[in-house]
Amino acid sequence: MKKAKSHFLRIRRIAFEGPRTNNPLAFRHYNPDEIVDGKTMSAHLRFSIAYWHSFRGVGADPFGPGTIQRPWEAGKDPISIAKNRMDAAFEFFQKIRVPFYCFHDRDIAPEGRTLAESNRNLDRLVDHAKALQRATGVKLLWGTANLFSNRRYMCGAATNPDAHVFAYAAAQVKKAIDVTKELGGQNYVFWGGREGYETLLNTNLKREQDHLAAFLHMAVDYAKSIGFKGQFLIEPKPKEPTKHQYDFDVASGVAFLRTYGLEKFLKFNIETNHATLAGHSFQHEIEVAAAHGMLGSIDANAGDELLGWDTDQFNTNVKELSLAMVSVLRAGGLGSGGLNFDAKLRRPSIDPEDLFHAHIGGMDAYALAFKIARRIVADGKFSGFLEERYASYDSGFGRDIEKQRVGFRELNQLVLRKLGEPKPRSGKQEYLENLLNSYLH
Ligand code: XLS
Ligand code: NI
Ligand code: NI
Repeated sequence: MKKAKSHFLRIRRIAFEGPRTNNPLAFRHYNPDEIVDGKTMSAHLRFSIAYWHSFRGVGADPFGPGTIQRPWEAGKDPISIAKNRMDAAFEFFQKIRVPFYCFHDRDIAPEGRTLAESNRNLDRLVDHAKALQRATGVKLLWGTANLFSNRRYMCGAATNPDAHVFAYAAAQVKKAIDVTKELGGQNYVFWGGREGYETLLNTNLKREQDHLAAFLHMAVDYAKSIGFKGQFLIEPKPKEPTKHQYDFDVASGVAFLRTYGLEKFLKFNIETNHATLAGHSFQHEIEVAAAHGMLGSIDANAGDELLGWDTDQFNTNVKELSLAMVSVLRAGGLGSGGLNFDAKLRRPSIDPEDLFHAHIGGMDAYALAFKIARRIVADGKFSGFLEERYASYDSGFGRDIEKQRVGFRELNQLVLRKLGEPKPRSGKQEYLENLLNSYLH
C-alpha cells in the first residue's frame, strides 16, 4: 500500500495534557496509556468511531442538503473516493487515538446496480480496510448492514410484507457477517432500521415479529456455520424511522428474544438517545440489560430532552455518564463491546477540526465519568446503602421469600401472629443526590 497523503495536515495526534491545559486540541481526562487496575484506559473504555456519522454524514436535514464538504470526497470514480475517504478515516482514528471503528456495509463501499456488484465493491473496500487495520492497529468493534436506506426496504427488511425483500435482506446480511468476520470484527449489530410499522391498517404485527425472529435465527445459524465468534447485539429504539419500532427498548427486547429462544445468542447495544426516546434514562437501559446478563455494548451519544427525534449529539453530561459507568462497572464491564460514538456534528459544524473537538469532548466526558464511577464503586457508600436497604431479605422470612420457600398462607400467619405492622423507613433520595454531587464537584 502506498503511503497515503495527510488529510488532517494541520492537526497533530491528540495528546493528554491534563485538566488544566488551555489547548482545545488536547485531552484533559482521557489518558489512553494510563494504567488503571493493570489495564490501559484505552483498553477499559474501548472507544470507537461510527463511520456513518463521521465519514458519511454531511449535515443534511429534511429542510436542506448537506453543509459539510470534505476534500477527500472529490473525484469521479466512487471506488477511489471510497478508498480516499477510508484513508482519511484511518488517519483520524489514529490522531484521535481511538482503538476501534464500526460501519454499515454501505458506509464503506458504494451500492452497485445488483447485489453481486455491491458485494464486489464491498470486497474491494474490505481489502483496503484490512491493509489499513494492519498498518494502524485500529480494529473493528462491530459491523452491520444498512437495511433501511434503499427504497426496497421502505416497508422493512426482515419484517417486510414481501418475502422477496426478506430474502434480499438475508443475502445482504450474510455478506455483512462474512466481511465482519474477515476484518476480525468483535461483534455484529442488528438495529431494526425500519422493522416496525406506520399503521396497523396495513400490518400483520404477529407475522412480522415471527419473521424478525426467523431472520435472527438464520443469522445465528449462519454465523455458527462459518465459525464467526463475534457477539451478536440487538440495538433497541422505540421510534424513528417508523412510528413504532419492534425493538422498542431493552425490556421489550428481552421479552422478544426469550419468546423466540434467541436469548442465548444476543446481547444489547444500548444507545443513550434511544433510551431518551423510549422515556427511560440511559442508566435504566443499562441496568435492565445487566439484570438479564445481556449488557453488550454502548452507542455513546445524547439526545435533546426537548426534541422527539434522534439528534445523535456528542454527550458531555458527566453526571449522566457517571451514573451509566457505575452500572457498567457493577455489571463487570462491556466484554467484547465498547463505547461507540454514534454521534454526529451539528449542521453548521463544517470544519474537519470540529470532528476532533466533538470526539475529544465525548472521550473526555466518558474518561472523567469512568474515574468518578470507579471512586463511587470503590468507596462502596451507595452499594452499602443498597445492601442495608434490602437487608431484611438476607435472613429469616425475607430469605424464605427470595428462595420461594414460603407462600401467602405462611406469610399471613406470620403477620397476624408475630410481625404486625411494618415500620416505614426513609428512602433518603435527597441525601443520596447530595452524596452523588459530592463525587462530581
Ligand atoms: C440509528 C442507529 C444506527 C445503528 C446502526 O438510530 O443508532 O446508527 O447504531 O445501524
Ligand atoms: Ni446506534
Ligand atoms: Ni440512533
